[in-house]
Amino acid sequence: MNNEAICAIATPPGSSALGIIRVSGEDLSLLIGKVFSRSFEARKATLVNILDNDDILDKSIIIYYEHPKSYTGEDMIEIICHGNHIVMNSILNLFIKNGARNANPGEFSERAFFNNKINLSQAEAVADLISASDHRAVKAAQNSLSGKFAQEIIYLSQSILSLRAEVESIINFPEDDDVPDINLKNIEVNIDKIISLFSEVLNACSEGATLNQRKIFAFVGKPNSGKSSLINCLLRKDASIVSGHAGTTRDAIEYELNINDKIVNIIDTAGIRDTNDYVEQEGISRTLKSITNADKVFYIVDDSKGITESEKKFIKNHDIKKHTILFNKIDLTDKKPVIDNSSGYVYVSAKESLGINLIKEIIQEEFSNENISENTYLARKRHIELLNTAQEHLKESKENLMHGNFDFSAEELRLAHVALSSILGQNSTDDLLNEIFNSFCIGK
Ligand SMILES: Nc1nc2c(ncn2[C@@H]2O[C@H](COP(=O)(O)OP(=O)(O)OP(=O)(O)O)[C@@H](O)[C@H]2O)c(=O)[nH]1
Ligand SMILES: [Mg+2]
Repeated sequence: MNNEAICAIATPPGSSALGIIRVSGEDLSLLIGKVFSRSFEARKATLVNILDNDDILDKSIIIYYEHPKSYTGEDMIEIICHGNHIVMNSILNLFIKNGARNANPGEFSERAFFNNKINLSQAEAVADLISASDHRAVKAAQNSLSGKFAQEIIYLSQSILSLRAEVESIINFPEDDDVPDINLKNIEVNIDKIISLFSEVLNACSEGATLNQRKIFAFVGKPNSGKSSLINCLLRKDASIVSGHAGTTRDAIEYELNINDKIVNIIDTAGIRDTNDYVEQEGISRTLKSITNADKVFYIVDDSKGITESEKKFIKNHDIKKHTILFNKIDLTDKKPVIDNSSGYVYVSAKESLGINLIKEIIQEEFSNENISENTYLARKRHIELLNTAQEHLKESKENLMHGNFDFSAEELRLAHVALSSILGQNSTDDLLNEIFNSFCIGK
C-alpha cells in the first residue's frame, strides 16, 4: 500500500449547509505547509481563510489529526466548509495541485484497516452503517462496528486454538501409552460447547444479514382496480399515471416509501388480464416477477365489481409468499375502511383516501417480530458462510477425534481457525479486499 496523500469530498453531492473534505497521508506536514502556509495544533478546530494565491476559496474550519490518532491511523485533516460543490471542488483541486490525489472509493477505510485501526468486519460495518435503510439496520451495524462481533469471533478463535493444543498433546502422547479416556471425553465436551456457541453467534447474525434488504411490497390486480391510485395515496404524490383506461401501467415501477423511519419499496405493476398487446404482455410478465420478489403482495380488487373465482385461483396458483387482499373503491359501495378480522380482507378507497393508514399498519406488521438486541450483528453473507464453514470443520474434528484420527481432528481445527480469521481480514486476498472497499462511497 502506498501512503501518498489522498483527498476527497466526504459529504454527498449537491448543496448543503456544510461540506466536509478529508485529506489523509503518512505525513501531511509538507502539504499543510504548502496549502495553508502554517501548521495546526492537533484535534483543535481552527477557522482559516483558504487561499489559492490571493483568491479566497472559503472561510472554513480545519481540524488536524496527528497520526496515529486518526480514523486512518495516518495524519489527517478535515475541512468543514460551505456545502457548495464549486467551493468544495476548488478546495479539493487546491490539494491536488499541491501533491495530493483523489481518493478511491473506501480508501480511507482501507488505510484504517491496513493500519490496524479497524478489522475487516468493522470496515464492512462502516459501509453497512452508511447504507443502513432503517433504525434496526443502523443498530445492528453499530453493534458490529463497535467491535462486539469481532470480540465474539476472537473468543471463538482462541477457544479453537486451545482445543487444537489439547488434540496435539494427544498426538504427541507416548505411542505405547493409551490416551486416557477422560482426556478425550473432555475435548469432546469442549468441542460441543464451541459448536453451540457458533450456533448462538450464527443466530444473531442471520437476523442481521436480512436487515439491510429492503422489504418489497407489490401492488397487483386487474387493470383499473386502482393499484396506481393507492400507490399515489401512500406516496402522497402524483407518482404513477392514473386513468380510466384499462392497462395504463405497463411496467413494474418501484418507489421508496418511508414509514416511521423504515424505508420499504413498493411496486406498482401492470394490471393482469389476457391481452394480445405485446407491450402489455411484457408488463404482465414483469408483474409476475415482482410477485416472486416481493415480501408481500397487496392484491387489489375493485369492490364495486367484487373478487372473481379466477382471481382467487390466480392468488393460489402463483408463487406468492404472503398476501393481503385490498378491496378498493369503497366510496362506490358505501363501506367503512376496516380490516375484516375473520377474512383478513381490507377495505379502502384511494379516491377518498380512506383506509390508507390500514395499509401502512400492515406494512409495519412485517417488521414487528424483528427486535434488535444488543447482540444482533449486521453480518454479511461472507461472514455467515465462513462461520458455517468453521462450524462444519469443528463437527468433522469431533468425528475424527471419536474415531481416533487425531491428526485429522487437529487439521480440521486448523481449518476452522483459518475460516474465522478470514472474517476479521487476516490473510485476506487482494481480490476480496478490492471487492469490499470498492463498494464504499468516495470519502469513506
Ligand atoms: N371511485 C373510485 N375510483 C377510483 C378509486 N381508485 C381508483 N379509481 C379510478 O379507477 C381508475 C383506474 O385507476 P388506476 O389507479 O389507474 O388503476 P390501476 O389498477 O393502476 O390500473 P392499470 O394501471 O390499468 O392496471 C381511475 O379512473 C381512477 O380514478 C377509488 O377508490 N374510488
Ligand atoms: Mg396502474
